[in-house]
Amino acid sequence: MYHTISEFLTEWKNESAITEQVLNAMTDESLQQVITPEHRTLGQIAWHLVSVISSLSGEDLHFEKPDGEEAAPDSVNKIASEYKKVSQALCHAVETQWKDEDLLQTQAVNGEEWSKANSLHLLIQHEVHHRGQMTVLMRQAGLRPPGVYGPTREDWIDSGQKPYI
Ligand code: NI
Repeated sequence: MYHTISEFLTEWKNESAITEQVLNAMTDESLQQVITPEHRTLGQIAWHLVSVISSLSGEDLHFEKPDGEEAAPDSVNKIASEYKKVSQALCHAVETQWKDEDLLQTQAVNGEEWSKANSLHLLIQHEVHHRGQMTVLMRQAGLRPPGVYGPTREDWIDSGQKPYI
């Protein structure tokens, strides 16, 4: 759990940089990739990350978010650039509008009391969760996802090592 704003910012900057790498490895065609027709497409999951960050902008924290676009854009460039913008706006807002002691303040979220520190932590966990889904869909679309917390199979091969099975 975060005790200081700077602990959050450090982790957010690392994690959002990885998310940007994942987003930028997608292609426009791959945005339509689905596990089954009932599930969200890769593009919808990617856009969901932008929407969830945007949803933190409200009474308690104000920052600029993409205007009124509910449906996932069909362009990787658009999704990736909006992600970068909203992620930087979130960082700036938290840095300038919240103080370390505010992290202990609670607010009602889905009928439970969550501290701001907890909300920020869950924001990152939520992003990690969906990023995992995205890299699988990217594989199914024939793409090479970047190594997230470690090398991919291709990274092993490129470095002259035998990939683990
Ligand atoms: Ni979600």
